[in-house]
Amino acid sequence: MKDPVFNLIESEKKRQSEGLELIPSENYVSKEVLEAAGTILTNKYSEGYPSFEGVGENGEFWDEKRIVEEKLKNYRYYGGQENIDRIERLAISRACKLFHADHANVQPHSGANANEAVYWAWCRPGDTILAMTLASGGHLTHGAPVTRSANIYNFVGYGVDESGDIDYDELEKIALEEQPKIILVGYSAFMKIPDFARIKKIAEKIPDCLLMADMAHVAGLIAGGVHPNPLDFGFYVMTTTTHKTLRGPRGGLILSKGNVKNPLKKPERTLENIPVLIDRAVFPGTQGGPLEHIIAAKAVAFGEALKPEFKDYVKKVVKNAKKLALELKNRGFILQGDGTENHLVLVNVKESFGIDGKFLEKALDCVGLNLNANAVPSDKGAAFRPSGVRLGTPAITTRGLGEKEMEKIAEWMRRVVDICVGLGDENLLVSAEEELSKIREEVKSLAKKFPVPGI
Ligand code: DSN
Repeated sequence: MKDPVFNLIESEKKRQSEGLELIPSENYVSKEVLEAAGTILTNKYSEGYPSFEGVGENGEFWDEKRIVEEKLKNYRYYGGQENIDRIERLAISRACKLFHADHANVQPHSGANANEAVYWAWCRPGDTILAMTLASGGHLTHGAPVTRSANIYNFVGYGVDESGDIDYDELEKIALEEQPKIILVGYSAFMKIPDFARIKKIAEKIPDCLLMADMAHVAGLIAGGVHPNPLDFGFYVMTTTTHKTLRGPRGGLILSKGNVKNPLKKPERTLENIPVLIDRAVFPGTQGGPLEHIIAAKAVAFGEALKPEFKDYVKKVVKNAKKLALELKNRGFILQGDGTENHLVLVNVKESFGIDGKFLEKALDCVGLNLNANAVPSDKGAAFRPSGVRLGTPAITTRGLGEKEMEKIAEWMRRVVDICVGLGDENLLVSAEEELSKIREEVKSLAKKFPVPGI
């Protein structure tokens, strides 16, 4: 008998098919990405790195003779790497091409690991890192006190102004005062396009400062050309996850400038040595064996993102997000920043309707619309009771939903809000089951017209 875990996987397939995913950090991978992730590559240990010789874009230079040469040159701690080396090299070369980078490390298991490795590559305990605060839209790994890195490094935070944009004057003032070793630009709940050129100018005034971007949310938009690329503006390092707008498997990625790549050479802490500093900080610094089945799936996803269709996809992601924001505004939702310039919308539910974000998240779960409760800047709500919700369009755009459907989603959300306001207490949601199930059926019938890839 098959393990019962497979029944649960079937239930999850049903949930994904019958509902609509509005969490802005989620997406649906293609059948090929899924296929690569579920392969026998999971059987292999390959601690270390492939050689850093060039490789054809499709691995085409790798004839038998070349394989022997490369095997002699790789930096692995286990034998049997001829296929793994080629797969990892392919992932690296595609990632570099996609993001205009000199070097890529495709091994981080997650975005958090990627960030941690960069901090470890450039800083020592007690060094100062300047990053956006969690409350303003930064990520947990950008210095939230509950994290390990916050206990190792001295994080100082910058925030956003009333318009929801980065407060650049404040950023500059703090940077000059604190002389950080890293200035980090990146966010999980921010809907403007950062002024990378301005931040570069600020960083130039600080000796020995590494300019780093965590572009996890918008990496797909960058790859598809609808968002500026920090590496084109003098940033030296960019981290990302691979599963958000980039639409790959769950994992992390570090991209950088710099051409010194031999991981066996003990490096000086210089910008030119960044690739080798990062490689050594990932392995053996903070991780052991890489997940080569996931690296293969990353390579497939990067290949997809290099295709012209991906540019169309990300354009639609942004178009849908702007339309969704407009339709929500028309229905009384107050939006952080008054709208969006990317894939993400942050609603101040408390200010709009007097209920908190968690109540609305739970109520929307009941109708098959999944998003997440989220703090808004200067939130007075507790961590589990924030005032806002965060939603976005990467996943639903993959399924093919367009502007017409954004209007429907906004309308369903307003109907659910009205139910919540009428009840006044989320524990009473069961008593509204009849009304909620009507909306759930409408969501389901629309969702079924837009199949999830791979299901
Ligand atoms: N947890 C992710 C998000 O939802 O934004 C960030 O890594």
